[in-house]
Amino acid sequence: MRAIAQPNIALIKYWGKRDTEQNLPAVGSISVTLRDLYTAMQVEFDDVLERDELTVNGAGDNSMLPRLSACLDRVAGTDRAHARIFSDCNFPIAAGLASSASAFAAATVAAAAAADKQFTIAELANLAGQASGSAARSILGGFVELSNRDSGIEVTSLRAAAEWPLNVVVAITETGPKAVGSTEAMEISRRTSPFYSSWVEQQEHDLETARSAIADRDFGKLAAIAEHNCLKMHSIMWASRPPMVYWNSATMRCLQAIRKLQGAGIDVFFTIDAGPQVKAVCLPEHAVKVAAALSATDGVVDVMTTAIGEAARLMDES
Ligand code: 2P0
Repeated sequence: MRAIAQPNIALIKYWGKRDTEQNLPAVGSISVTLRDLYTAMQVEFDDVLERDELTVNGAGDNSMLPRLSACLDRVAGTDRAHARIFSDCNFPIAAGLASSASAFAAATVAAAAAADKQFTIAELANLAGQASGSAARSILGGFVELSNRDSGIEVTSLRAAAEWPLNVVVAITETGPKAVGSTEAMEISRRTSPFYSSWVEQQEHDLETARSAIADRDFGKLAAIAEHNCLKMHSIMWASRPPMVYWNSATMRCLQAIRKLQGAGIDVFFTIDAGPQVKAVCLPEHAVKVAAALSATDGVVDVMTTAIGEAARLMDES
């Protein structure tokens, strides 16, 4: 069975865990999926196999296999047959573009279908979220909120993409994998950052502000709270021991370019995840200008413009 999922970028970020065993987040988050970026994941269970096998973009690659095997165990049960897994991804993996979100959302949906299991959205989100917290949000499309519940997590669609068709311009400033993975970085932040507890305390306020901005389609309000929440998350990392700085000089230059666009009356704001890439969220009529400004920024190696995407889903064939 083959499923496709889009990565998502958080406007209100997930940073920190309340339970590392179950991989439960310490805070809720709000994201948008990215329509033109995807991971397609094919899962075939086969009794003749002696171990799980993974092919990534056409080549054997075992780096993600332990996490993928564990994900398949949770979805299909530990008594499942071994699996052939084929993953195809059209954007740089592990560079702060949420490749694990689309990979594990697609793997969860494909494995459930391959094992002939029916799950609710909440069950799929919890299964995907145990593999990678942000993957739970890619189970749904459009603007998605992930909320903590006593029993686990819940995902809700706040708005469909078509109801507020914003664009996201992704500026790639570095294509290599990041130095510290976000799972480890979150734990370092939780243990050592003096700002961590106020981050957790303030998150509900930021979520509420973003929720109402999305409900009212108030771009200025969403811009202000998303930039604030992003910079607050990075300040936690900067103040951790050891400090974690994911930005490079081009990241900073992109922020300056976005401030300049804002000064010229363009509706755009930035967000940055655990990597050096900058995502500029803007109204569709401004996307060409935003992409041109970021392309012209020294150190930017590539720029991609995308609309907001859909939920994880099975693909027709197989
Ligand atoms: C987010 N990030 O909300 C935040 C912002 C990165 C920065 O979710 O440990 O790869 O697998 O649950 O999902 C990246 O975290 O972490 C992430 P795990 P994940 O998008």
